[in-house]
Amino acid sequence: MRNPRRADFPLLAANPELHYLDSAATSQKPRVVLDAMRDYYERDNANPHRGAYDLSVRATERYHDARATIARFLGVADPDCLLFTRGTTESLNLVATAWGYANINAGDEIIVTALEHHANFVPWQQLAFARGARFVVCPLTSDERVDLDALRALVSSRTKVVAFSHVSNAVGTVNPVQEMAAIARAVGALVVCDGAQGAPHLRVGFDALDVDFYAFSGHKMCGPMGIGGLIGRRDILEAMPPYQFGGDMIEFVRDDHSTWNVLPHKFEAGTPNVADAVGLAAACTYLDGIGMDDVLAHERALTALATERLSHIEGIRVYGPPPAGRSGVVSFTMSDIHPHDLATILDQNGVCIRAGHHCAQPLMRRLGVSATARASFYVYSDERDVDALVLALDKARVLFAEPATSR
Ligand code: C6P
Repeated sequence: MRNPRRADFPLLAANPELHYLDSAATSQKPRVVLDAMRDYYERDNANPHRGAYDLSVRATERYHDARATIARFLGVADPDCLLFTRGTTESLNLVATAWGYANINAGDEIIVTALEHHANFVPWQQLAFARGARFVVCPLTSDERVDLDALRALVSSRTKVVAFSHVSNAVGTVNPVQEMAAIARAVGALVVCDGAQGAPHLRVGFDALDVDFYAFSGHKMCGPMGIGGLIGRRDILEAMPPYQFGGDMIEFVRDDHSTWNVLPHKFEAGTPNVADAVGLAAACTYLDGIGMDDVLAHERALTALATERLSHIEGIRVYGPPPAGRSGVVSFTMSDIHPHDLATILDQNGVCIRAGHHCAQPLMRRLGVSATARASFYVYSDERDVDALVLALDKARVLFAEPATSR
């Protein structure tokens, strides 16, 4: 039986034989999200914060309400500390640029981990290079978890930032955020968490996580592409200079100086992306209806099943910790078959997976591979997706074995 939740997702409902196993790249969108965005455009569309007329006031309210809903979903008591951005990449660049250039100096150290997506690696690396700071990469254990002993040994009074992901996109490792934050806090470092793969799959509870910044992308959590956010601590956001300048983010502009609007507007220059904020809020309400504990339990069950079934296929190696320490990601290689070839064969069998370095080249280098194949599950995945994956991999194994056996 197919997962009844597939009926909520028009693309999946229209393609019953499609096995979409690339949700870590982007999730499918439920009808409630598409309807909410259409409803906004059909009934309330205007430029918010600007017009004195009722329609613009309604648009402003929809934007405001969306922020409040998303903040509640992510456990942020003060919605003004949730800034809308285009997504995780922009959020992390915002912190590294606005906070980084004001606070990082020669001789300081910035620590990231070897698990990071390039979006939480390169902005810090480039900031360090530009400011004459030291860029340090914390190593991993043999099963791709952050080596906490190594992190404890690396931090010092010179450490100004510790940046790490909530969940690895490449191998699925769920990091112990509070424990890592405590290690960073002990030396007074800023704690930045890349939640691109956390917010869609786990109960975030920002206020209890004890991090300074948390970045996320709407499109990975049933929301539209083009919107995400950065949650920050109020005192830090207020002290930070703006990231971009323009409309909405100013208080007064004079010839000789300008002053800034209050949070969150100070960091949201220009016309905001209201429809996508409304869509993302509908996505949060949808996920809330399922319950994030059930979301994770469902993904973990499929991850465990897939890992177990893959272990019986000759030549497969699965990366990352055991399924209980991972989200819905199964990252693997199969003998010396290139992951892109695997992905092509799987596609011919209706199975969509991602193959490549997953924007985590430093991790791939440490794994000793240039790429992996990655299957990732979400709320609409089911056992038939796992069956299809296993069947298609078996076909690939036979196909690629033929030349060798016929020789
Ligand atoms: N990972 C994947 O297939 P954006 O592109 O800004 O929405 O998210 C960037 C990003 C940052 N951190 C992590 C941990 C991520 O997984 C991603 C996006 C996609 O794994 C595309 S590379």
